[in-house]
Amino acid sequence: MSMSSMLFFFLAQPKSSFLSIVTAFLNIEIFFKSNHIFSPFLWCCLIASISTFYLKKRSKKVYLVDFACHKPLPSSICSKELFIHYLINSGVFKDESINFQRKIIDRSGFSDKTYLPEDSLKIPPIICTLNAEKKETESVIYAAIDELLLKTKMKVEDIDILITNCCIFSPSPSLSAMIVNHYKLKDQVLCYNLSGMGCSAGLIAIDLAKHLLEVHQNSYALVVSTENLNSGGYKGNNKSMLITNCLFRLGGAAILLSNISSDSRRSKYHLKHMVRTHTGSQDSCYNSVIQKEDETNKIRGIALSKDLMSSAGLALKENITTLGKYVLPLSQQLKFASSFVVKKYFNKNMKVYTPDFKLCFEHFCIHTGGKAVQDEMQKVLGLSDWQIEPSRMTLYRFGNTSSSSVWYALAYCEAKGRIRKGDRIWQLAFGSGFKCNTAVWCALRNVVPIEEINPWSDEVHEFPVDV
Ligand SMILES: *[C@@H]1O[C@H](CO)[C@@H](O)[C@H](O)[C@H]1NC(C)=O
Ligand SMILES: *[C@@H]1O[C@H](CO)[C@@H](O)[C@H](O)[C@H]1NC(C)=O
Ligand SMILES: *[C@@H]1O[C@H](CO)[C@@H](O)[C@H](O)[C@H]1NC(C)=O
Ligand SMILES: CC(=O)N[C@H]1CO[C@H](CO)[C@@H](O)[C@@H]1O
Ligand SMILES: CC(=O)N[C@H]1CO[C@H](CO)[C@@H](O)[C@@H]1O
Repeated sequence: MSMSSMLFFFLAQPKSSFLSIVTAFLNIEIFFKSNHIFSPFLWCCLIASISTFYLKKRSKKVYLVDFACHKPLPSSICSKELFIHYLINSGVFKDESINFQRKIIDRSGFSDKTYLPEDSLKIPPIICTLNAEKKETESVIYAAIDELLLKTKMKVEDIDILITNCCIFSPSPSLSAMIVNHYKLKDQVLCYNLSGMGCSAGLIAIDLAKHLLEVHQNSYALVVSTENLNSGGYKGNNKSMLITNCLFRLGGAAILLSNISSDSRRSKYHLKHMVRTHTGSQDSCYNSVIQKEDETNKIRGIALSKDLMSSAGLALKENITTLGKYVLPLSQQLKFASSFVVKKYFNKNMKVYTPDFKLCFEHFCIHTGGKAVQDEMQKVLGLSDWQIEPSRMTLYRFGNTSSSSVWYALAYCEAKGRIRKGDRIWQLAFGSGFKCNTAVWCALRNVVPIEEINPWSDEVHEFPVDV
């Protein structure tokens, strides 16, 4: 290897670790000082240090081989009208509550095609038994996993790590045990079930998988994200608890991660960054989305407080400050830092510069919490209609599917043929806690929509629609 090609090698790896640069320069120095330029020993040192550096860099990669989002059967479709019809006939709500929910659903940004579990659409409604809840979750997660296995041609024996997340529903044995039993996974599989961690838990599961893949050599990790509706429904009349009733819809996603180097060829993405923020130490944030009994002390539900939007704003601000350090170009970071200093020491009224994240990402997949959240996000981040479209259309078509929503949004980008090799994707999820979690992925290849099983495939030409 000549000197110039070696220099080129280092220049081509701008993010190389400090340590390896130092070793390399030490090597270069020895190289020059040495009288025996062609000493085999020195050559060996050089090659060894370059290859360890190269291997180290490679081994940090976590690949997303593929993912699948469940599309429920047409019999689970619940139009807005049917939803109201169901509310009226269920006999549990007062007129005032029905009118309130009608208002919420009218302003939700939903289409008439979102999904609810079939059992909860029956009149009279079926009492929420554990059986009904299990049936619902099983139908969603098994369908998503089946599709993923089909897409990736994986054998179940190859799965080494299994992580499930579901906020409200936590049966015993757990969801991960249900999957192990259904698919007869191997005995050594490492299982984790995350419960109660809200809508942003899908990315927490990815983060956990990433850490586990760093420890467990050459493994496959299966992540399953879903939410249960039967157990989340609120059957009382407190307005702050009725909102989630209206917006919450059926859905689930299964994701296969790997750190096996041969998977770099077939994988779709690799994970570039993961940032998790938790503002739960502040009472207002902690209480902004909380499961509890209402004032009658009998009926359980999820209450949203008026602090919800400000908590989301706070968590987002903290998180993107951290993320910005990794992804923003230097010029943007300087602009941000200087405006921050000016505000702090010279002009208190000045607004801190909001960095332009459109320079760092081609695609944005934002949690479909509700229309208000998305409008706010579009404003804060200055996104164009094209950029916010995947999230808006996901909300329109599938509703708030909790932790799996960011995967439906990514599936939308794929179905539209938007994903090109090298594109960067930002997944951004909010949830109770209050948490804001983000993942940044980089596309390893073009995604050709015709070759794919995708929940949007057969109808993507109808989108975007005006909401
Ligand atoms: C509804 O629930 C919220 C949150 O639990 C509570 O603050 C509020 O007082 C309740 N509303 C009524 C009418 O009791
Ligand atoms: C979306 O659904 C989740 C279900 O867990 C709920 O916690 C969250 O509050 C919902 N978002 C809105 C704005 O209703
Ligand atoms: C997977 O992770 C292990 C442990 O960090 C590492 O030894 C192995 O080389 C990794 N494989 C790849 C190609 O990422
Ligand atoms: C961490 C976590 O969510 N653990 C749950 C796993 O599942 C069992 C049984 O369903 C729950 O009791 C745990 O809380
Ligand atoms: C895990 C993580 O990186 N969270 C960060 C989110 O942003 C705040 C503020 O910059 C940091 O303090 C957290 O560490």
